[in-house]
Amino acid sequence: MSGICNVALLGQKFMGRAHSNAYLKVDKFFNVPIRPVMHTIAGLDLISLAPFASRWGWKNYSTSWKEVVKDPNVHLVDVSTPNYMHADQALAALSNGKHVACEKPLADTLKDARAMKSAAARASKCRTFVWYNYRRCPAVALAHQLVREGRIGRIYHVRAQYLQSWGVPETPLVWRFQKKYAGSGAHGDLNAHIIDMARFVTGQEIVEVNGAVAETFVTHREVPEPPAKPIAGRTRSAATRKKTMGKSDVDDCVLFLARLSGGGVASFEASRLAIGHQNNNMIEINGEHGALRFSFEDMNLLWYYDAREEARTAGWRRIMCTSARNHPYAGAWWPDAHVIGYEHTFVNMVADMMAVLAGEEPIVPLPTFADAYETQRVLEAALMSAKERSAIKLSEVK
Ligand code: SOE
Repeated sequence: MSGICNVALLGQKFMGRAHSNAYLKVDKFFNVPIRPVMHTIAGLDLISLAPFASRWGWKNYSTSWKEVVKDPNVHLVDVSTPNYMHADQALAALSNGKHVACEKPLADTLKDARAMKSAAARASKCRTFVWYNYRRCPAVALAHQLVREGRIGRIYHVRAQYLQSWGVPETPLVWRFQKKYAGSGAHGDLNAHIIDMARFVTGQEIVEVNGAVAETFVTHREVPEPPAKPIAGRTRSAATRKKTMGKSDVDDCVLFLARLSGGGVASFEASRLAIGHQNNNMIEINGEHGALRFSFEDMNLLWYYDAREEARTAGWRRIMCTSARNHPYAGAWWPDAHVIGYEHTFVNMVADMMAVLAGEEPIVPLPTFADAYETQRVLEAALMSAKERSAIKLSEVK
């Protein structure tokens, strides 16, 4: 791999599009030391695969991911499939000597996540990455830097919430509502992000989980119709379709409390039924010298309270994280104060992945399989706490 990195992307849905866009854009905005080449897209549905490949610029497409991960021309395998497929695909890619970038959560079970972490450790020539993309919002990266510089001092509280509302009863039974595909619901989908964010920004580990509650409010959902098949030249109309209901067996929300390795305490709350919130990935950290606050719904902003300022004028400072010379990633994009959005976090991540593959430092640390495994242990501890109605020490979760 000299100068280029041939990428094979597994999955062509929501994340498939987000990642394709990132590979397509990265070298237009960043001076990457290695340029990703969109080599092969793999997906199950041949009918949509060819147009997807041509729209996004993938050179090849295949319905066999097992063949793709063996292709000697591929350097990096990007696993962007539903959670239950992560382990098989990542393990196959690692055993073929590929670098792997895997969507979050690392896996649907702790057992699979452990196998992935161990395989990554054995494959010493392969680099692993996990798409915890929110680390690469400039405001979150800045929060990480400010904590490291001691700007808020000792951390007392972390308050993390990821609140969405798309899980209303009318939403059909997509894979994210089925344990066999997703592992869990809002927990693995959303708590995974905020656990990673809390660990990343504070630089501390979660050492104990307590008081977890998990609830499934919507237990049955409409089974989505497969694409209509023509019957004798006609398609069945929506009116004549019979509505079938299926079981939603994952949590709609999981809340829990935690203790941090630095002695502070934290609360986590993830819900897909937080009516009024759309994609509110939020964290607030209160320390002895100040506080930081971020919400993805205003992702260009970081709020900073400096408790060392004179009380007369002290207050929350609204930092617009778009200054090319001052804020992580901002210099790659538009002139100062021209804001960025969701898709940029993925492009920023590809830029950092290419830096790491070239032996350079990323702008802020990238999650590896070993790192994401620590997040997975916290997810597991919360499920144990909810089940046993007790405190769980992370040392008990291997
Ligand atoms: C759905 O809840 C979802 O798309 C998550 O799966 C993503 O990880 C998150 O970034 C946005 O919401």
